[in-house]
Amino acid sequence: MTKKILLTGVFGPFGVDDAFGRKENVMELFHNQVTKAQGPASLRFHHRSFALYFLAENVQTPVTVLDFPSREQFVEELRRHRYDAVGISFIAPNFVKAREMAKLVREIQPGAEIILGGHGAAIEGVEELIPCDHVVKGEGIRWLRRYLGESEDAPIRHPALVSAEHKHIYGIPTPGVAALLVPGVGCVNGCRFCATTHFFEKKSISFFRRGEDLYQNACRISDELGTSDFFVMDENFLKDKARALELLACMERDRRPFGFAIFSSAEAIQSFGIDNMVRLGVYFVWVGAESKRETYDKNKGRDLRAIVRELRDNGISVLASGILFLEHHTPQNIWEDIDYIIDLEADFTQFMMFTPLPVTRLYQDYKAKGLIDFDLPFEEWHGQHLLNWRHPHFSRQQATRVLGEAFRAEFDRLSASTLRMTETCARGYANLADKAASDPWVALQRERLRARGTELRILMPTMRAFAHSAVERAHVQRVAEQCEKAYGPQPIKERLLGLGALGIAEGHAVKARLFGDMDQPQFRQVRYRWPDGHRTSAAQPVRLPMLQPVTDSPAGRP
Ligand code: B12
Ligand code: SF4
Repeated sequence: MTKKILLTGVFGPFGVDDAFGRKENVMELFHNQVTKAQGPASLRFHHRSFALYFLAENVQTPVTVLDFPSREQFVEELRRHRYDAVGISFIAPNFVKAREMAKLVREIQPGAEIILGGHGAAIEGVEELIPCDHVVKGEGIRWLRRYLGESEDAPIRHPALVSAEHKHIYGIPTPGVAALLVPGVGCVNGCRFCATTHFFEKKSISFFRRGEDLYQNACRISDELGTSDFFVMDENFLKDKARALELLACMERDRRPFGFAIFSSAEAIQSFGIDNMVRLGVYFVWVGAESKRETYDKNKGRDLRAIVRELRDNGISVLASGILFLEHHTPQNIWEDIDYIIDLEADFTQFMMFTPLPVTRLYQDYKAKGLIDFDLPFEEWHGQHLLNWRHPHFSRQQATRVLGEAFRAEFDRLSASTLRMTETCARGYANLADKAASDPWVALQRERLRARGTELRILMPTMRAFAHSAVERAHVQRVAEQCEKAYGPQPIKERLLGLGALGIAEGHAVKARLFGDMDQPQFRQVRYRWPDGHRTSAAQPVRLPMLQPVTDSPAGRP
């Protein structure tokens, strides 16, 4: 019997104080955790709920995906179509939303089974807290196939998805599209605080084992979406050195360059080698710096500051992430760590509160010690506002204040991240000149760097006008000179575009002052293999709008 499945993420709006969520928990990666103190210079974009599309694409039954529905849209779908099962994908801070949705399923479609999946499924006793029939902890594709009586081991089909939507800086829509590439889930490193490694039992579960498989998928997705840049969603992409090298070999064999934004640990970066990263087309890397004193194996004995400098010298932008409110932190010594992270001088910095999340070793440890603050509702367990455990040296309010000050200090000392990225491109382009002269493949990648850098340079008048201090204004001047030296004089067309961009930014700033600049992710519904004439077929790529006009909605409203 064919089963009909509804797969859904939790409902919006996000980042507002209501019965289901908190204003501090915005559904935006950089604006929530990275560039949040940078005002109009903050990088804004949304990600789709990738798991839903992976699950839908890899079964053979009719499926509807609801990505970012409102509560009303979810209810409407339940009223309109009968389902055998409703799968809800959620993370811990969205627990209340998932519970509300499960209650709605029981009320409107009592015959449908409820499947809970995603990191929220790791919440202890979730089966008692949320009405459900199945709780899926860990990898979901194999589970869903088994549930449907399909072959678990069939090859994984990678959906063609744009990685980030509705991208803008200073209110200016940013050109270019990167596609999503998910080589697998999980990580073997087992850092004690990390939800991803523990949720997948400290394993790295590959969807594509060989570099050649990754390459073939990248080629198909690149053709379908018309882009050669990829955001690689793998916690430690360079850790599988052989696979990354094979991918590079395939690219060089076919003379087909791609660009990759990746996550990788310092040890994996050093083992793979920065020269190889340049050849592979890595243009952005997210590195866990964590803390100066709490040194994980991945960082032990490594000079992170030198690694960051070398990466940027080679045109690779770096995001360094740090953890605040570790056990040893006190109001007196925490700035040692904040300064350490800022002094890495990465293009981007993430500060996260040390947050024991269900399933992690840290959670088990703190629970045993009675340290976890279970009075704090799950909506607050997102690491950007309140500590969810009783810190010996910080009150809740103190921690919130220090987190804000850390982000602010980073911005004050290092300027806008967009400016730093512009600088990285110019530095890399200049420094790679010699290697490019003797190696045509490096020359090809260097040209891609030039395209990226000259595009960013268009924002220079905006960066100058919006510089928030004398330090930043001087920094803008230095980067403008670096660009001039690296790329030569700016063509008239680009200058005019720069002035146009400034006009948009000024208009946006006025609107943001009047109405706020909250952005809600767009609702999307996709039907797969739908029997009654709707859009069908597993092979159908999900094409997402590439450049959308920036619309401001009053704070808190979708
Ligand atoms: C992309 C991402 C986001 C996107 C979310 C986009 C969206 N539409 O939801 C953005 C950047 C906005 C985001 C924000 C946040 N995120 Co986030 N995010 C991720 C990230 C990096 C990748 C997730 C992903 O797509 N992976 C690829 C897919 C294929 O894997 P997957 O989602 O794990 O899905 C698999 C299984 O989990 C399972 N599965 C998933 N759903 C379902 C459903 C069913 C029915 C079934 C059967 C199976 C199943 O099957 C899938 C295939 O195996 C993960 C870390 C990671 N690498 O996993 C963190 C992660 C999920 N985020 C996390 C957190 C904490 C947050 C924030 C609170 C952080 C913050 N303070 O800003 C916010 C919350 C925003 C909000 N308002 O809800 C935590 C969750 C921890 C937890 N225990 O709940 C993670 C694990 C990071 C971490 N290590 O701490 N995030
Ligand atoms: S290396 Fe990164 S992804 Fe892997 S366990 Fe440590 S923090 Fe998690």
